[in-house]
Amino acid sequence: MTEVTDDDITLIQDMLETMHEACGIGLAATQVGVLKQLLVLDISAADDNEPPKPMAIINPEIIEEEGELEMEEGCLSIPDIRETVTRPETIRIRYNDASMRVQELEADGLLARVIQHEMDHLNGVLFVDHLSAAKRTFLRNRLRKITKGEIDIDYDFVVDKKKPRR
Ligand code: GNR
Ligand code: NI
Repeated sequence: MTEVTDDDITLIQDMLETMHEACGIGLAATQVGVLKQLLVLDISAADDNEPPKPMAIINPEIIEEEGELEMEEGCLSIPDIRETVTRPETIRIRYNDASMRVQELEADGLLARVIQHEMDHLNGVLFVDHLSAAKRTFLRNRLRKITKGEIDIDYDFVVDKKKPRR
């Protein structure tokens, strides 16, 4: 993205609302059918004692990574499946904020995890793509059901009501 339009601001707000509605802590534009290098996150949503801290991250790039950590992941696009994924523990990213200002952020723990998970989404990669072939074989039937729309979810997209749906 080279600029943030009023429509993009609305998209960011709708994505944050969709994410909160689904009790998620991150959401990538590709997950709502928008092919833009844009993601939103709010890891405070995972902690009742933390005030909300919504963020929009545009054009993210990982500029440093260190360590390795196993953590269980889930995904709003792959309901009811949780598996342990190994990823770098600490990352440093460069990105544009909603005003297109260049920012850098060092992240570890859950924040580093959700950023890497969302950046994967922007490249069409899902957390199950990081699993061993054996684990994927084990999940194959459930993944097929999700693909065919045979799994019900209890959350919905929040869409821009002013704009016709494409
Ligand atoms: O809500 C989410 N929780 C989560 C937990 C561990 C690792 C990654 C995530 S992201 C996920 C929301 C989601 O699917 N975003 O793409
Ligand atoms: Ni996801």
